[in-house]
Amino acid sequence: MAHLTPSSSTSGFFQALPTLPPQYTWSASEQATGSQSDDRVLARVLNLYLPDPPTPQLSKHFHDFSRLVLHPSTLQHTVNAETNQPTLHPLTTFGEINTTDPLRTSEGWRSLKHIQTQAGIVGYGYPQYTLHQTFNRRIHQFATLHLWHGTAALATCPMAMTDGAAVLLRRHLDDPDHDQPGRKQTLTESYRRLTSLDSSYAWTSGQWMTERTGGSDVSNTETTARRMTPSEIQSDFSTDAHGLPLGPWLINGFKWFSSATDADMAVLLAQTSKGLSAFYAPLRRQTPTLSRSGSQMNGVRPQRLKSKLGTKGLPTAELEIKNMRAFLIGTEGQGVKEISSILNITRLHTASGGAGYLSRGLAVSRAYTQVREVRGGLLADNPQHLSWMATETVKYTANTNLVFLGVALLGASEQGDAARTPASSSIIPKDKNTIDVLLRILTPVMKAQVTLNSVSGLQACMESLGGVGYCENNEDGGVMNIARLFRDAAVGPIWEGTTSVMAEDVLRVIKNPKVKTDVLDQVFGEWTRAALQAVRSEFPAEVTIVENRYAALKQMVGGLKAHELHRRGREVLEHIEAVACACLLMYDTCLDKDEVAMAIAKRWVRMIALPSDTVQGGSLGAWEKEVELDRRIFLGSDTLPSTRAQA
Ligand code: UCC
Ligand code: FAD
Repeated sequence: MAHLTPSSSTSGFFQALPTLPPQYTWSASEQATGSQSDDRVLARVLNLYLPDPPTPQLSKHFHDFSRLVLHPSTLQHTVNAETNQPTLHPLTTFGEINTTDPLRTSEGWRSLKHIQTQAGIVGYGYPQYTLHQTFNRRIHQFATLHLWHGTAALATCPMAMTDGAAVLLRRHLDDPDHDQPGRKQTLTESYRRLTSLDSSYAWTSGQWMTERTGGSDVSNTETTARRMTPSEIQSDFSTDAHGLPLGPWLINGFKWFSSATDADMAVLLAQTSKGLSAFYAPLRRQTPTLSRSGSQMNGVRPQRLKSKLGTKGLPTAELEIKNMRAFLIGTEGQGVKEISSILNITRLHTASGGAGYLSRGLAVSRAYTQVREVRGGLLADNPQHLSWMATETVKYTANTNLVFLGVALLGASEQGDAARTPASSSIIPKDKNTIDVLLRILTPVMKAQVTLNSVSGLQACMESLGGVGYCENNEDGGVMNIARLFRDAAVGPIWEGTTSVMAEDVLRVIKNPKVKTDVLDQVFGEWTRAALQAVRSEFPAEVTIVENRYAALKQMVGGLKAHELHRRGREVLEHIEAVACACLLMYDTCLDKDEVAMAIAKRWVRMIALPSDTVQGGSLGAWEKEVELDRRIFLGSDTLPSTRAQA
């Protein structure tokens, strides 16, 4: 018997804590210290989309921020936000409705918000920081965000909506405002605040779409807006909390989910006589008789905070809206179209979150293999463990490349040639319209696929730590808490549109009856062919596999009727993900012929991009039978619920 001394609570074996290296290490110090970037994928992505070599300012920013996100003083805010959840205080001492400060968030939450504003999580995506004019600003912004996700405890959620709102407002800054006096001044100042790096001046925005009637289909929205009469406007001397004019619309209704309840403003949907319209509203307002600190809620009353699986620090609430003053954004009746400017940005952020959480999860898993022994050897030397986690890393690498392609396209659309690099020349189209359509196709794909893979990947990361992976480890700065990341990641496939809604959105673009051209082939197909051409000599067999997979997608999209295609929409997402990631991984590998990158690309192609029988176009005409079988498999019933109800 090797151990005759019994263990106790204070003696015996105690697992050494794994050490998490920073995700990014500046190459100058890499040479000096021998340490490398722990997240090799991020380092490669930066090489692809930023000037080579990156400017010292940029490298230093990523280097320093990688250390800040793991610093104990930062991590303590994460744990604080996670364990001190927001609270509602709906009534005053004497039972009146609390219109002043009904919501309280934790100190940790507020500190995380300060840190991310100063780190440029939104601001670096915008042109006012002149240092950043000569490269793709969005890569700078989203690489910072990628480093931040694992620590941010979803303080990134309001930032996503803030970024989206800034993009929307920017499009409307020069709209004539004769019928809405003060609008230009208000929107201009809001835009400045949304994109600021100064946390004492910066604002965050909410995005209110979902109602009890439905979040996917918002056509039954019950919140209404009406224009105030001139005498109503003249008799109301309120401004927003900063003295900016309030809008001439009054909004009433109820929103079922609002995550950025502690925001400064919101963009929301409401019905007018011309249909669903988009509105801008500040969250607070004041009358001349109240001091600035005495500002009140702008007709908004949080009714209840949601009790959620994850996103614990995020104050997601149900909101009653009574006479909220607002400005109309864009054309009345075109609210969905207007707010989709926000959606496309927040979906990119959501996909980025999926990659970012998994990056942290894999980092913890990697670190643990260096300290945990099984059967007398380190996990890091166990072939089965390695094979399993290498597969997860392949998926992470593929998906991170997909997210950053989206980010690079956004930057190229906004900045033109200033955002281009020689290294990425074959995968960033030159023409703005092509860039925009490609991004429009890929955004729902990455939102859907990256978030789904993130949940399964984090499940694997938890398992890779054994039982401790399933625990809420908030000790030691909470850096070992993969369970938190898993819970937070699980909302990714739901909010900002579910996976099925993303599938429908892709079809909205590639099967748009108003567009006569074959958008899928002319844009995504063309992009795929260009990328494959660049890698054909290095990957001849893999290129054929990917071409076949693309052909299966084309056959499906071209051959199936609309209702059949809708039913199989998730397969369309998988096809596009498989093809796009294969192209990106092979393309990136060809730049330096890195052996590991090459193995990852080949594995992705063999594992994911290989077409199987199930991806061939469905047998036409058998649709009803397939639906019936789906129903019987899932529901165990031969009849439609509606038929049973009638019987
Ligand atoms: O969940 C939410 C916030 C959570 C917090 C997020 C934080 C993320 C950060 C994470 C960090 C880690 S806010 C709620 C999100 N809700 C949704 O995403 C709604 C999901 N439902 C949809 O997306 C639906 O597809 C709808 C609502 C867009 C469908 O509405 P309609 O009215 O039926 O759509 P239509 O009629 O097809 O489209 C109306 C117009 C069309 O333009 P025109 O008239 O020119 O043909 C469409 O092409 O809107 C256009 N359109 C779009 N344009 C629709 N969707 C888009 C789009 N995505 N991009 C551009
Ligand atoms: P439903 O729309 O009722 O969907 C139910 C099911 O039907 C889903 O599986 C869906 O995929 C499926 N479905 C719907 N339409 C179709 C279709 N056409 N084809 C096939 N299947 C379909 N909303 C906001 O506006 N602002 C916020 O700040 C916000 N924050 C949130 C925070 C959290 C933590 C969560 C969980 C949600 C938040 N939401 C917010 C709401 C979120 O956007 C919605 O929950 C989401 O869009 C889905 O809407 P729903 O809940 O009404 O589900």
